[in-house]
Amino acid sequence: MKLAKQVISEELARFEIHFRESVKSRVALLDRIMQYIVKRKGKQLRPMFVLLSARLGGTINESTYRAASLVELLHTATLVHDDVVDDSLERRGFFSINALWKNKIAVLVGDYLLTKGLLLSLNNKDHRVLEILSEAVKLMSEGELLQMEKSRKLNLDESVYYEIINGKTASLLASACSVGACTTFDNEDDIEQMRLFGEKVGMAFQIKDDLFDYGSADVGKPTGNDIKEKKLTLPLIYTLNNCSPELRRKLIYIIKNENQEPEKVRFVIDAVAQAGGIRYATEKMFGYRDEALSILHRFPASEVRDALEELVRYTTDRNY
Ligand code: 2DE
Ligand code: MG
Ligand code: MG
Ligand code: MG
Repeated sequence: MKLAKQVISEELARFEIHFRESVKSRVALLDRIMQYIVKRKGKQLRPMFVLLSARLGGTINESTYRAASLVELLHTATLVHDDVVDDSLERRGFFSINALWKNKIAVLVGDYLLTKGLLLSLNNKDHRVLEILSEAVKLMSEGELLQMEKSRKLNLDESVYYEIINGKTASLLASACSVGACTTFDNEDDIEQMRLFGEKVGMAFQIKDDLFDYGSADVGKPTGNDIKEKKLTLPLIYTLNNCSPELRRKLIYIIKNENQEPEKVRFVIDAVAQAGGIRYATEKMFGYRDEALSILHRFPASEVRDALEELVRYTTDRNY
């Protein structure tokens, strides 16, 4: 991410100050948790997408910084809630909030981050940004619930998988790019192109995340978690739809009944690799990456465009 960081280095530094300011609280417990969160910040891909999308259309301004902070606040809120929903005790290589403070506190911390973000935009009358991101939060919640509904039924439909990841992940990246663009572009069509660009990146991003669950790369998140949650993701969906009936029966039995046993989870992971599920999902991921790049290439060549391209490639090539 060298170029991206270099192109917006000053802006990123300003964003960080803005973000830290935006999570201050008078409640000591909350402040402690916020410090924990800020210290273990992630890759900040979403704010980078906001800032670079804005730069593509003009000069970054105060409303761009607010949009970037809102996106990062919402993203953080969804991760805190996601770890509760998924019973996940690790995040970014550290303990998750629910692991350290338990679910009750984690839920409230997520609510706090969500409303802090919404108020930030509302108080500054960034109504369009607020509308776009409120819609994204709605889509994310729906995506999560659709995922739960389908995992109960062990639904194997590939198209449903795309619908789920579109809601739970791509909607936020699409919004990140479109709100960034909103603050500088004046042509509606350009803003829509940037939204679409972000959506494709988001699809590739989640397929990569789902591949990590089957990989050995140390990404600061445990592998095999999705199987333990009966969450069927693309590598497994492909395998189940393309393997022998016996293997299919065996895999389904494990996922339904033996999903907490490490050797059985290992068996599923190995079977998926054997059956070409990893290869298939990787190809699909590259397909979305290429769609994203071809949308991006409709904009005139520039250093900012190169930086965005680098970020896109990073989402699919990263090892963590
Ligand atoms: C990541 O999926 C998707 C996260 C979306 C979470 C959204 C929620 C909706 P993963 P990892 C919980 C509601 C949020 C609000 C209202 C703040 O595959 O592998 O579980 O990183 O991600 O755990
Ligand atoms: Mg999760
Ligand atoms: Mg989840
Ligand atoms: Mg995951």
